[in-house]
This record gives sequence, C-alpha cells and structure tokens, in this order.
Amino acid sequence: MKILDTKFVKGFIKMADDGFQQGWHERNGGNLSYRLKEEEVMEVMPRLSNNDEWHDIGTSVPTLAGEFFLVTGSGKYFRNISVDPEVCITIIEIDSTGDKYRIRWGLAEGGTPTSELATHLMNHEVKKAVTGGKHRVIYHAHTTNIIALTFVLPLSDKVFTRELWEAATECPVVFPKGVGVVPWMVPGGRDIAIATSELMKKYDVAIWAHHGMFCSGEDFDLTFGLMHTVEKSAEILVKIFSMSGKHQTITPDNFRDLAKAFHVELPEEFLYEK
Ligand code: 2HA
Ligand code: ZN
Repeated sequence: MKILDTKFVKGFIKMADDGFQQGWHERNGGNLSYRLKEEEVMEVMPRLSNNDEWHDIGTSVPTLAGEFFLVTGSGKYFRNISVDPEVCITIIEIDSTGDKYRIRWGLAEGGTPTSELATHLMNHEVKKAVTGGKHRVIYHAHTTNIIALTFVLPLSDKVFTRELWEAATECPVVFPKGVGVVPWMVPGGRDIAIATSELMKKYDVAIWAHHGMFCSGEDFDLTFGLMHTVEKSAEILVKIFSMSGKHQTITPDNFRDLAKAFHVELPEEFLYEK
C-alpha cells in the first residue's frame, strides 16, 4: 500500500493540520510522533528504504528497540505537512539496543527527525510501560494560552491542575490525573527529556514553562482532544484573569460530586481548600 494512503499516515497529517489551524505551530514550532502497530509496519515494509546509516538518538530507549515511529522533521513547518508530507515527516526505526535510529521513509529533501526526538522517545518509553502499550501518540505544541499562564501562575502541578480543572467542568473528566509542569529548561536535549518523561509516569500532560505543552494518548483523536481541552481551559483562565478574576467557582465538593457522577478518580491532592 502507498504509505500516504495508509490510515495512520492520513490521521497523523490531519492532526498536524488541525494543530496548525489552531495557531499552535508558528514557523517550525511543535512536533508530533506516533509509534506504529506491528500490522502497520508490515503494511508499509515493502515501501521502506534501507539506505540510511544508524544515528545516535542522544539518549537510550532500550524498551523501544526495533520499534518504528512516524515523526515530524526538524525545522519543518506544520503548515507544510499536509501540502508536502514526504518532505516534512519521516518513518524511523530504532536499533536493537535503543541507542540509535535510522530513516526508512520520508524527509525526501533531506533532514533529520524532530529536535525533540529524545523527549518524544523517552515519553513513548514511559507511556508504553505504564499503559501496557496502549499510548502511541506524543504531541508537542506551542499553545498560546498555556504559555501565557506560565508567566502568571506558580509553576506547580497542584496549582495548574486545580486552575485548569476549575475553568471548565469537563476538564477533570478529560484529564483526571492532572497536569505536570516542567520549569524553564533548554529545549532539544536529554535533560528536558528526562524531566518530562518523569512527569509522564504520572500525567498525560506536561507543560513546559514559557514554551508549550506535551500530551500523550492512545490515538490521534484522544491526544489532539486532550491538547485542545487543556488549551481551551487555559484560554478561559486568561479571560478570567483579564477581567476582574473569579467571583464564583467550582468547589472541592463540586469536584467530588462530579467524580462520582462520571466515575473518575480525582486525587485529593488537587482538591485543597484555597
Ligand atoms: O521547533 O517546538 O521545542 C520545534 C520545537 C522545539
Ligand atoms: Zn517547542
């Protein structure tokens, strides 16, 4: 089957385009990765090339040895992904040690996988383990309102989770585990990858202060929907703080009632009295 005709590639391209339409991907901002299922690897195998050498990932992901990923290219613009996917995205293979990768398809005019490859792969490694292999998508976007909030709210998981939950009733149902916050760090390397993947053991959302957000999920719809929900809530918060602040809100007991009605567990650590 033509690689561009496969369902997972089409889903990946649609998600990238949806993110661009939201205004989350100025210039080459943001990156996306998807861990292929075995049957998807088989589907595309006849069309993969074999001529790239192995390159260092910059970190070690031994539990992803032999896996294939569809990822955005470093320096590529989300705006162009739907126009010229073969130039902007790539299928990579991880070697048998988990230290190296090679390009098997895409980046037709040259290039390398996303500059945040270490964070993507370390997040995949954590999520593969904690979800029993269910999570396959890691998404990074420069979501305007979440970034704005990181200049105003204390950079703590507790405060961000509670404020985001309070700004829209569906939030605790969509991300009941809460969100984690990484303080400002240099992007594109192993240190920020380690900090982010630590948070991904507990949460599906990691906010990068003054930079953006990472989300993890089972498929493109759930992962995009998660990013969209968190960012929508952040937009409401920015509007609230731009007016006169809250005059009434959802209370800790309201959240407990919500948890019962929607059969979700909301950790008490986020239901503190203010
Ligand atoms: O430019 O978003 O974090 C891609 C990025 C780096
Ligand atoms: Zn970024």
